Amino acid sequence: MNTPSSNLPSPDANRLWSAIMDLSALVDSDSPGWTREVFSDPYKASRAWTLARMKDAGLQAHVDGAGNIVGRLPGTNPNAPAIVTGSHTDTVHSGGRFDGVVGVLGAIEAARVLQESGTRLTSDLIIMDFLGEEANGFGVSCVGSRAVAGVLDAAHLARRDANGVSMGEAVAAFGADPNQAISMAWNPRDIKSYIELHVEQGPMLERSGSQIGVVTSIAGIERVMAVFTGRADHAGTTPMDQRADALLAAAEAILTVERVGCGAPVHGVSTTGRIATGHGAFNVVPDSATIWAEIRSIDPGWLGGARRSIAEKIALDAAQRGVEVAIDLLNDQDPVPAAQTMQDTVAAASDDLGYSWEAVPSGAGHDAAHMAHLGPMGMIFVPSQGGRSHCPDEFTDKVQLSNGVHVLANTIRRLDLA
Ligand code: HGY
Ligand code: MN
Ligand code: MN
Ligand code: MN
Repeated sequence: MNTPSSNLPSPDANRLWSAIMDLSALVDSDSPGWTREVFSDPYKASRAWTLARMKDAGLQAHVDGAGNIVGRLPGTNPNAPAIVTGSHTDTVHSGGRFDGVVGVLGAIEAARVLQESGTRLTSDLIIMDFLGEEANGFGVSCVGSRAVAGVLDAAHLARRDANGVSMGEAVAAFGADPNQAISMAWNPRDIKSYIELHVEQGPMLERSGSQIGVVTSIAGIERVMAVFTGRADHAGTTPMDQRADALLAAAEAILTVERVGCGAPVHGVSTTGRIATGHGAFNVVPDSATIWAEIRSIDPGWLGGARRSIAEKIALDAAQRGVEVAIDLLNDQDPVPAAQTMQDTVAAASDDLGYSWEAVPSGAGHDAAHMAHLGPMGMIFVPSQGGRSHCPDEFTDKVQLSNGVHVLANTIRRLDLA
């Protein structure tokens, strides 16, 4: 009989750790840290590895039309709505080994724990390795989970990267089907709930000493691309007050982005992740520059206001310099609260097993934000050492990972009984 209790066996921490280390070998070795970016060759090789890993764990596994890897542990009632878990295995450039990976390989380990403990779920357990969760060169994150949630559309596929390639072309070149990706939405009737295990990627759990984070909400993300066009002039002869310097307008915009984030009365942050300019000769006033920035908050009101004030200030400052600016605003995702029932279930599953926990917001974006369209969504965090992520120093130790998987397995058992 499947009952929530404190006697769910612990995960095999060594088995999980060696799986994570094996996957971390499938990277672009020319970059520091771990790089397995979406659509890249190392990522393509890793998809076959993850598919095999799911099958080794007794799951029925396949790749869907959007390029997601879908594993299924059948329950006793095939007509019951499914419990879904998972995350992503793509990384940022020079990233770490745990972001996303913990939610995929940890879910596979949880499926093993449930099977080895003789737990028979009523619902199917579906484990997802979603395609391309990280923000890509098209400015679109969470490609696979948007497809599953029915919120990936033709406009996303039409977005072009710096080389003029569209995301649809990139999806097709990777071997997935862009037309299926925008027409394959799952039916919410088929989903009981979605739960994702993830490293916190911030300092809160380490600071408080809590073993588990019960996520309360996921931050919304607004992205800003601004292309500045000034006028090339001789750097030696052009008076300072007669220039249309595109790079200075971009520099002012970068500081505007920072100031808005620093002024946030609630959880709110802002980052300019990249700048590009023209040929870059010493002796020519720059006539072109581009910045890529993002703003995040769990507070939709502040987020909308920040987006507007940044766009207005960038346009005003550029005009005062005689520089034209084209601003492309992309709503990447809205802030999404975790369902209270899911938060309560994760907390109870942690209490069953004696793990300390605390309720925390997520400043990071996740596939879970999109899966919330299909049913009640919850997330489980484990600590990130030093609060670091999206860098080679990203680290969570074997015990912390095992604690998270233990809570994930018990949460799944509790969800199945609900
Ligand atoms: O960008 C994010 O927040 C996530 O890690 N993809
Ligand atoms: Mn992630
Ligand atoms: Mn990430
Ligand atoms: Mn995620």
